[in-house]
Order: sequence, then structure tokens, then C-alpha cells
Amino acid sequence: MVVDKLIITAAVNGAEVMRAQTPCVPYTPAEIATAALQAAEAGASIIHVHARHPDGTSTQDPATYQEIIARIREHADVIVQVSTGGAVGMTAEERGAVLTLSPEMATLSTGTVNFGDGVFLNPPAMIEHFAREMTARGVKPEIEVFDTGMVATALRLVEKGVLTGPLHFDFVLGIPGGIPGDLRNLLHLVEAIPDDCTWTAAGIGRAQLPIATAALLLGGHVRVGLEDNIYYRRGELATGSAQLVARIVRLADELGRAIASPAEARQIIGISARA
Ligand code: KMH
Ligand code: ZN
Repeated sequence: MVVDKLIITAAVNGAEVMRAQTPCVPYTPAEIATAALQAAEAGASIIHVHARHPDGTSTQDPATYQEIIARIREHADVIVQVSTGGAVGMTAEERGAVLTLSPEMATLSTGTVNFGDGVFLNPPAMIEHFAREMTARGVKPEIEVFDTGMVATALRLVEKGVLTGPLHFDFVLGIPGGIPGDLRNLLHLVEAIPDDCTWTAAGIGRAQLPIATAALLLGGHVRVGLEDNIYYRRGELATGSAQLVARIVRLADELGRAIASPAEARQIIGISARA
């Protein structure tokens, strides 16, 4: 098995984690950029971001995303991956507005799933609309998989010519309502995708470290960060996403996986080099 260098994605804030849970979650574009740059310095080559209002509530306002991207890219050549997932309850119009920026990369969830007490709604027409928009604008999608059927839906979009393969997947395990964060489930998802696809894995909460370690061993890539897990270990809050990235870098080093630079990450997942 030829194993690629390791792409680490830092999911620095998400839509749900609030200051009441951890003082370290960034809200403003300046705070998000600081967290992103610290994560990039620690070894992340992709930064997954959600825009927030200054009070921490979620927004999909393109101008806020534009400021976040500009602040990050001013200092680092990292891949900034915006969210089209937004927050539970947002309309398709709100969620998709960020694609008008033609970002380098964006998430694409390919199915509806219960999400804690809410429903993360992704009906087929919405998925296809976001997919077509990404293809038309040259945006690299990361297929967010919260449950098994979402793999097949994404592959059908390739068959239909709406998306161009090979796809890059993010297997998110451990959301209450989605596929549980257990290693057999990760293996099942990995075996469900074609060999030429790439994948990363994000374990939620206490599933983060075991899922990340398994992904390292299986030749996949890893996502960590405060969006998915606010603890460094049981009872000890992480100081930020960079601390969680740094732990993955150390584990990868012990396991013989070199870390991909942003340029190498672009090559591995098939993003054309930036001008
Ligand atoms: N906030 C979740 C409802 C994504 O970024 O694309 C959806 C989410 C997925 O976080
Ligand atoms: Zn997200």
C-alpha cells in the first residue's frame, strides 16, 4: 500500500460550540484567523471554518467568510474550506450563499441526519444544487458523510456527471443521530468508497483520538479541532485546535506518516495549484 503524506484538517470553530462550553472557541474573523494560523503552524494544511456573528451565533454571510479567508491567506498558503452546512435550521439559500465567493474548497453533506436534538436537513435537490454550483465554480467539494447512505448518494452524483471524481470524503463519526464513532464503522465507510478516492476521518467528542489514530494507520487523513471535540483529554479542555493538531503530528511521526504541506495536500486531493 502506498500511503500519502498526512493531510490534517483543523475544524477551528463549527457552528455549535459556544464560549459557555470553552473560552477558546473563536467567533470573529480576527479570532478565527488567529486560531487557523496557529493550527497551520502546528501542521494543518486545511482549515475548515464557519462564520459567526460577534456574539457567537452562526451566519453564512459571504462578506464575513471573505474576511476570514483574506485574514488567513494574508499569512499562510493554507487551504481554507468553507462550510455549506452552516447550522441546523438555516435555509438552502443562506447556506449556499458562501459559494458565490468561489472558495477553494467547501463541504458538501450528502444526506439528511438527526443532529443531536435537531435535524440537519439535506434533501436531494439541495445537495444537487450545491454540487452543481461547486462544479461550475471550480470549488473542490469535501463530501461530509454522517451516515453510510451518504457515500452512495455522493457516488451517484459522479455517475450522473454532477460531480467529478475522484471524490474526497470526510467521514464524521459520533454525532448523536449519525454513525457512531467506532472503528468497525470507520472500516465499513472506507471499504464503501472507490480506491482512487481520498478520505479523512473526524471523530466527535471522545471518539476523536481513536478515530484519528485508526485513520493514520489505515492511510487516511485526519480532522481534529474544537468543532468536533473541545477536550484534550477527559476533564481537560483543549487550549485550542492547534493543540489537537500538534498531538496528531506527534502520533503521525511515531507511526511514520509525514505531514503534507498545503501544496502537497492540493496535489493529493486534486485541487489545481493556486495562481
Ligand atoms: N453544523 C452542522 C449542522 C459542515 O460544516 O458542512 C453541519 C456542519 C457540516 O458543520
Ligand atoms: Zn463544519
